[in-house]
Amino acid sequence: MKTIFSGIQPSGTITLGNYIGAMKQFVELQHEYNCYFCIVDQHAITVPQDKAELRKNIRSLAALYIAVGINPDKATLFIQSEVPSHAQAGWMMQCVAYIGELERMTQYKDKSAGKEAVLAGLLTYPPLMAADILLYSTDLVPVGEDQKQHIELTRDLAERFNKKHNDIFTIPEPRIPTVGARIMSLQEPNKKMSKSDPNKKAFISLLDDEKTIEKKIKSAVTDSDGVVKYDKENKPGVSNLMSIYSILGGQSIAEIEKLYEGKGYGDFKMGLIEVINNKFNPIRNRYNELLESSELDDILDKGAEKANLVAGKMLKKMETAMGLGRKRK
Ligand code: ATP
Ligand code: LTN
Repeated sequence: MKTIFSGIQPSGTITLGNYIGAMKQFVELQHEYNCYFCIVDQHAITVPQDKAELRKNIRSLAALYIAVGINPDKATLFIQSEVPSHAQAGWMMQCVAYIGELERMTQYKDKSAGKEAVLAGLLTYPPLMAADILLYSTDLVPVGEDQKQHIELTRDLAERFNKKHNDIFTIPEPRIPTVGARIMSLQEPNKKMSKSDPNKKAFISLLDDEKTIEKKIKSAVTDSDGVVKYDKENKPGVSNLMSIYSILGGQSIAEIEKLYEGKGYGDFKMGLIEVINNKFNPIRNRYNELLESSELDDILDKGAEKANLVAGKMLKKMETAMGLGRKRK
């Protein structure tokens, strides 16, 4: 069985973009692969976080993983900071990466743009991500389009390490969905939907209630043309909403165009609201049950135990390959 690893930052509540670009794939893939899904809290602190909020988001993300359909008997779910090998291996990978290649990462450029004080961790984030992936001899990394560059860097670092030290790493491949790899902001449809967007109207969270979802979809930016037609170039707002409708509702773009032929955006948006609610209401109900129970802590404890075992073994191999520590008699 091949191995999958992926991570989501507990930097806010999971959005529709995260669900479509990442989580939905995870649920489908868990049946065919040996899966590790991680709550990457150490990545989240590369930008300032409110402590209480971060703790809340970590638990909330864990509950959401289960609520969307991750089966803890099939996949290993764990919190990054509970498996110290990640930070240790991350440091070693920092000593394999060059500053120049880190400065070229678009996520770094985007998140540091215009900021007066940029944390060093924001720059050295990709070697930690490489460590996350390489510790589990990962074959495939399911992510949204925005993470492709980080996976490419991970491959470069792994190849460099294998050549320079010892051939211990599996070279991972990205797995990017063919549709929905990049869900756009509801307010600025040329920008990706992001859970840390300060404008809350720009995203739909999996935990938004029905009223909020209705308001956000109604205020989503469209155009003055009034025709429900997919045209990413000229009608980015409507096209984005149609992609969401199609993926969540299971209807093709052509079917949606036909369904709303001769109707305006008002009808289309009401239809979309219903599609979103049908999908997210059961997830929210299961989420609320989980948050109240001790089941969640048991799942995370078990997940950390398994991850510590697997990652610890690779960490030892990395240390030996780099000549760290000493040989025990
Ligand atoms: P942040 O705003 O804190 O950077 P984010 O919303 O970009 O968060 P991440 O935790 O960085 O989310 O990403 C989790 C997963 O969701 C990744 O696989 C990422 O590629 C995917 N993803 C994020 N945003 C989108 C989007 N708009 N469309 C599709 N996939 C996305
Ligand atoms: N960088 C990713 C989160 C992340 C990740 C990973 C994804 C951290 N480590 C390992 C896949 C594999 C992001 O910002 N979405």
